[in-house]
Amino acid sequence: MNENKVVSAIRILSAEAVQKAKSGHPGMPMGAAAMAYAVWGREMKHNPADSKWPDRDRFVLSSGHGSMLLYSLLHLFGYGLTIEDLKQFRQFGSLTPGHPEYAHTNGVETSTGPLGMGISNAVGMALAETVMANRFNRRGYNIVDHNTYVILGDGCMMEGLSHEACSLAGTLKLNKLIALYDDNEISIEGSTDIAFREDVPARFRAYGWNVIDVADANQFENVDAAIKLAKLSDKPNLIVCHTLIGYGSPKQGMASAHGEPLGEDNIIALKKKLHWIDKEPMSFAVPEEVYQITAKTAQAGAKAQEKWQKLFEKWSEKYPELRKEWDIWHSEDLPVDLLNDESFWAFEGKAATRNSSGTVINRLATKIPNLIGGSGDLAPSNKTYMKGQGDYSAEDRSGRNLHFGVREHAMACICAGMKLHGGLRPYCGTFFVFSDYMKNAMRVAAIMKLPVTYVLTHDSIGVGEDGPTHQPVEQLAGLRAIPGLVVFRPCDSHEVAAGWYAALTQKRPVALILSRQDCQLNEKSGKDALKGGYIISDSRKKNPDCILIASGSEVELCVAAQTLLKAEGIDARVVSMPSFELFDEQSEEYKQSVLPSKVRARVAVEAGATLGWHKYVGLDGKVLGIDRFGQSAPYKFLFKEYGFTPEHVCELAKETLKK
Ligand SMILES: Cc1ncc(C[n+]2csc(CCOP(=O)(O)OP(=O)(O)O)c2C)c(N)n1
Ligand SMILES: [Mg+2]
Repeated sequence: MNENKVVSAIRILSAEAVQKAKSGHPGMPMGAAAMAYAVWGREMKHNPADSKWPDRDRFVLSSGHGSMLLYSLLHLFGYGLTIEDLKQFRQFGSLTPGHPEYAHTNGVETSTGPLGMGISNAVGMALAETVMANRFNRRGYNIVDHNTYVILGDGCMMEGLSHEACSLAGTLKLNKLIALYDDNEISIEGSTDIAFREDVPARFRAYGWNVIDVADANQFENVDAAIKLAKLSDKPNLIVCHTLIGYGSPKQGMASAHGEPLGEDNIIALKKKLHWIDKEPMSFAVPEEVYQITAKTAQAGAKAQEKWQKLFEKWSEKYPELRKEWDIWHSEDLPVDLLNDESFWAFEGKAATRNSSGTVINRLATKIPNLIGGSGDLAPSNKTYMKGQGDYSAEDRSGRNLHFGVREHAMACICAGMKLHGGLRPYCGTFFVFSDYMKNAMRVAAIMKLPVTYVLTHDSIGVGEDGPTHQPVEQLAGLRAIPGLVVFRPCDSHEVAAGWYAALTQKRPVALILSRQDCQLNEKSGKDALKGGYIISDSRKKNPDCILIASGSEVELCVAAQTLLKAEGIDARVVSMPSFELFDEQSEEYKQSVLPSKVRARVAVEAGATLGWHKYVGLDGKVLGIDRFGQSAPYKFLFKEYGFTPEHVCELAKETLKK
């Protein structure tokens, strides 16, 4: 049997699907087909009948634009994608969207497309593997023992994100990471020579990677031999694969093969060159022999899983306690009833919400064994450290505190990768203003509905002296605009506990926005915060004269303003609104009970951009926010200077009452 026919099938199906869609990227799949076959057909441990087998090797197509490569593989190896699905490439509602989408197409391990992200997710997956292996493997029972394969191209290599992630992977000696670089020296604008001349292998060696060169990676045997070497390495592996974009077509080696259909004539020429069974440009014909070969791989994969299952059962018998823990780690449900655990919700006195978050993380550390996380070199400021839980490193895989270094974008992608791997509950922290460095990763985590927690501290001009570069202004509005991301800005310690509870129970990412400065503890705050918005200090009347709405550190300001208003005979209600998203999802009835439509005199107060608050205050209301950059000064001075005083809130409330 001729395995090269599988390689040809990948090339041809990919070209045909792009041609049929009149849209997409044929060149990459054609150039990387041999690399991909070496992985999928020769080296990767996978069972197409069970894409969720916990000990499968992971595969990430970091060059997400080459999605047809992945779809051709998923079809040929029997993951359930049909020829009909391939014919629907890039069409509305199909299983073959433009870029691979996690939880949409069976066998897709992560959503890719933003270059540099897949390789960074893969670093997270490889990291997770070491954590799980360290925790659960016992002598003779390697129940966690798998590789993470990645195919990435010049685009991923140029993107700064991959530099961050790969540098960390080298430091952490993630040797089960096997990255295959599709080094075709072409990207959209032409030869990579116009913008990218560095010595990539030298850079990766400097990171601490094992680098293997494959001079002709258009032949799968050459790539296979390199993967075999990589498996012996004690460092992460980069297999530099010299390939030809658009291999086999008249456009081979040309940038024009990157992102447009080849044209029917060129597909006919491709089929001739590869001695294909037909010469029709869009027949999607695959010889039976190809399926016979891939079926063998599938059978071997099923056998491998059966063998693993037996080992897993023996291990479960021998280590029942460990098995219980395994089930806990793999469950989306919390292992303890945090909601009714009063010790979880108990706090005293005022505290910066970042400090309360540190307290909560440490309360959780003993209750949630698979909680793992860290900061981008700001743990002492972000309060992300779990005391007594060790530091994860190349030398110690048992530590639960991760040190990401100053690499925010990679940090967020690595956390996504850890979550995608399964078994872990990752979190990561930095200054809120630097969430901009992580934003695309947060966005894609939201697309994937991944419950990753972001601990973002120093949340406003409350930063003070560090000045405008460090004082977030528009970040709240920016993150709130991301569909599916829960943004939670607690006003005190009780609400911090609620924020963490939400983070651990929501089936989507949650960003906790935390203060540097102290916040008063409110007696009424607490679990109601899980509704996103609630009455924290009520009016006397059911329909108050006016409503003051705030989040975070500005809630206590509104409570103080309420007292001033009362002295003037004005009956105000204070609503704490830690999360727009959670509040908006409540019933109409509940929302009306908090913000009755009748009451149009409303003031929203938040030390950030006003954008977004108008939906709660309406045309008659007012928003006290900050629509400018901050300044370097002690924070108390700045709050006063920018009008964040009870007196000013009071004035604004009275103005709304005049309308
Ligand atoms: C972060 C990011 N920037 C830009 C793009 C748009 N884009 C898609 S593919 C590509 C070029 C990628 O070059 P390469 O990885 O060499 O792919 P090849 O041309 O070899 O298929 C670009 C710029 C993107 N997907 N992600
Ligand atoms: Mg390229």
